[in-house]
Amino acid sequence: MSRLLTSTPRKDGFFMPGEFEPHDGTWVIWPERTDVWRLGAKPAQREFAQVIEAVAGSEHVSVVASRDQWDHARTVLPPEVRVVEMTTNDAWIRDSGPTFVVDADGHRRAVDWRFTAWGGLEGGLYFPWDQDDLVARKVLDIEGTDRYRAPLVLEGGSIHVDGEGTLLATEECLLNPNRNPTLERSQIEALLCEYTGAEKVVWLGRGVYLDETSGHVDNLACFVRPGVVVLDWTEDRDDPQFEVSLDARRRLEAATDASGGGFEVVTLPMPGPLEITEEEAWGIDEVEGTKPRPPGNRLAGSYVNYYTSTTRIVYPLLDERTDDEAGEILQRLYPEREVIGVPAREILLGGGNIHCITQQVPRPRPTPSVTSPGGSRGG
Ligand code: KQY
Repeated sequence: MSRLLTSTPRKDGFFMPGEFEPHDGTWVIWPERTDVWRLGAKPAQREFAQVIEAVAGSEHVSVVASRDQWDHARTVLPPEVRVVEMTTNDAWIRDSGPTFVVDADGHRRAVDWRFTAWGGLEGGLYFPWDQDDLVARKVLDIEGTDRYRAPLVLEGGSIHVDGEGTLLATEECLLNPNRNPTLERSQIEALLCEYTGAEKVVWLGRGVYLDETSGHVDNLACFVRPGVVVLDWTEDRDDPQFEVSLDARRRLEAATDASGGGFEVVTLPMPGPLEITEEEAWGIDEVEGTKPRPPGNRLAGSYVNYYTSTTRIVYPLLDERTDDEAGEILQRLYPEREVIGVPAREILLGGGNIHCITQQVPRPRPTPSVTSPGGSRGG
């Protein structure tokens, strides 16, 4: 069972660790809805299964499936994967799921953010979202993890942390009036720090061009480790992504993190540009209240939307012209992890990617008596 805590993580000495720190597991939601996933979600299910298998080779995976899909998911997924029945509105557990926090004494708790489907009635992607807003609570009840309910509309993909006090976010998303219209920037920063334990917010401007999440940071940039950030990049000055990435790079190069150090910025090539084809668009059910996905729409493809599991990097294969280069860069950045590319065009057609469909359960840090002093820069 999960108790509701009335304090905040920061007051209680809890903070969100970096995704690159060891995990006890990963959660994923099985895709199903036919107005998001084409052809009855079958092609997407195949890619989700490959992501799940890749992560399961590294750590324990729990998969959420609906009453209708539980038997199918249980049958096709490896036996070591746990499959639990749960009602959700869609499959983006990065955003609807909990954000886990840990303390220095080896404990774990979690934050349950308010979820409104990426903009609520002002540009949100589907209605209703009430079952997604319950996902964190349901997962935490299964995990037996106590929870803080944050007074902030926020999706997990809109923040990245270095686990040493720095939080990365975009203004386009977190300052968007469709999220927390009554809060000023300073109030949003204060709440971010209160609920993630961060001390400093580093603001990027816009997210990836035409990202339907209002520019989640997890599609644009992420921490490899404290002091090192990977960034989606194009050399094509005529592409609308060029200005977005250049601005992000300039902001990162001018910024310092919570420890006062600067950032090394490593770029990953942008795949594409990629667009929805006629055939792909035809396979998606058109439904009132759900964002339409017409042919010719540009897709916000990015290799930055990868998942860091305890021993593996699972990254999306999106464009054969750039897939290998992206994989080689990631392998150089993570020499101690196995880098695995998984076909992810179908996940991208749903509007996100591998990072968006995964949620880590961090392993609590060892108690101070066995922790070596100092941070993890330069490691
Ligand atoms: O960026 C993410 N964390 C999720 C993308 C969700 C897209 C919904 N269609």
